[in-house]
Amino acid sequence: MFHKKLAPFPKDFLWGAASAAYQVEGAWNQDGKGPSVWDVFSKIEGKTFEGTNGDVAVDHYNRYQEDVRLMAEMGLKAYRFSIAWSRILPQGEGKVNEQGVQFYEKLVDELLAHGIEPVVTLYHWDLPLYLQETYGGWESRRVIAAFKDYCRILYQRLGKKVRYWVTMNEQNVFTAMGYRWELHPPNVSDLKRMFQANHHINLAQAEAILLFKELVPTGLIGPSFGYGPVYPASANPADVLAAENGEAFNNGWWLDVYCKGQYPKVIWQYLAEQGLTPVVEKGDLELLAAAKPDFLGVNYYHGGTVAQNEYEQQAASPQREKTFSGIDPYHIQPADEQQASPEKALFTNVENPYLTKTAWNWEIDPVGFRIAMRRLQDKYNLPLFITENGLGAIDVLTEDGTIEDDERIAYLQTHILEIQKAISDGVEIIGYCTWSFTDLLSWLNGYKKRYGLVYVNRNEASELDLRRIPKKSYYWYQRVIAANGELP
Ligand code: BGP
Repeated sequence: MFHKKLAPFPKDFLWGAASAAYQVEGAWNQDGKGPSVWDVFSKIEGKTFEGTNGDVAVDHYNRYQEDVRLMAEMGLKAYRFSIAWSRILPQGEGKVNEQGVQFYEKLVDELLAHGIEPVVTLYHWDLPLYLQETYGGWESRRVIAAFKDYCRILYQRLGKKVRYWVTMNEQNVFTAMGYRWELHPPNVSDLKRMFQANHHINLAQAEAILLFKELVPTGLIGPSFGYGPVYPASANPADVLAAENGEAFNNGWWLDVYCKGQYPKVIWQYLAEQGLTPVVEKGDLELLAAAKPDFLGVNYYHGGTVAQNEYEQQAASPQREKTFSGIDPYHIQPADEQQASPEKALFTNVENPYLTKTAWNWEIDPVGFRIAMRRLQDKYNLPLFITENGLGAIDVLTEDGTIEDDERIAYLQTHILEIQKAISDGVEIIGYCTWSFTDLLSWLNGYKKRYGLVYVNRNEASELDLRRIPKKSYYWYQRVIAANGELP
């Protein structure tokens, strides 16, 4: 039998782990930080799990040295974190908060002193509240200019030290959650407004890239997209066409803009028929076409399976169970909402009988990860940087003070093997960041759904002592890194 020979991981492969400011930092009003939209949204009753918010989170702001020491002991090569815009500019524009800039300078210096490559995300969802309240947030073009000014400050202050930069984190997720499902700020349900805000975010992303090329010529920049490959439910050509639609609607709508500098025609036309396309001003399309990322950041959790839309299914077709897996930002399409959804004539989400699921009902699909990497390389031909991947689970601190997270180890092991296969297939991959380094605040799932390699001793009800305790997966990943991915 033929077995494909596995290529080794590149020598300089960036074995990393990730976080986001609102989910780890806490210190929500410390040292001059202004409020962000999340500081307010998380306090609206019923919006987050057991009313959790990021006021303290895991207090990384005050404990970053200890966290970096744990990273170094693990042998981590890269740490991806995001910058809280309202720490740098409390109102999102105008006066710079020097203490905020200094926090990130210190964090970057600490990482570099321990031989860890910082990977900076410019925007991981915590828009300064002032910009939302004064201009209407991303619905206003004014915010594009503010974002560019914010980026300029960071490029000037950190550009010489930080080589890897991420523009937007999961634009597909935060626009849908914020403007369609009322599950994130600004708590809106309006498709027209969603597509307009999304267009402005595309423009801001492009501006950030162009300015970067000017000010940080030695660095590399790209967006991090929440990518899930779409599968057809069967070989019925109608299902295959539905999967093409799903790829274009769920992924191409953003990826084509980032990587090809243009909106995909099929989806544009489809949305135009429904009056949902954004207003495009003179110069917008030229700006999108001019900004080319250096790499494509990929956050991979799972993909999805679709069938021909139920409204078009022939009577003879078998009925399939539709998907609705609680709050899953990659897949929200409850059955009754499909009536009003723009996907209506494109596809129907269905269950995939071949895959198991996590406790939060997310599919576990390592092969889909390889498919993802292959598709993205074929379609966009950019180096890939896996900026998130991991397992959300309930972890138990045992009486003897250990966390035996074998399930997470199995998850990471199978996914890392698929990266190696993709590399062997010829895909160029810069690095891999597990989500997450420490446990942290899940936007909507509190501290119950844990992702970390390091346990943080706190829960929804209390901050307890916020102690850091490396889990079994921490020691496992340490060995993986030491062996450059040759799995034990
Ligand atoms: C991604 C986000 C992360 C993180 C992760 C896990 O979409 O970029 O910030 O939250 O998902 O999500 P959750 O905590 O909802 O399971």
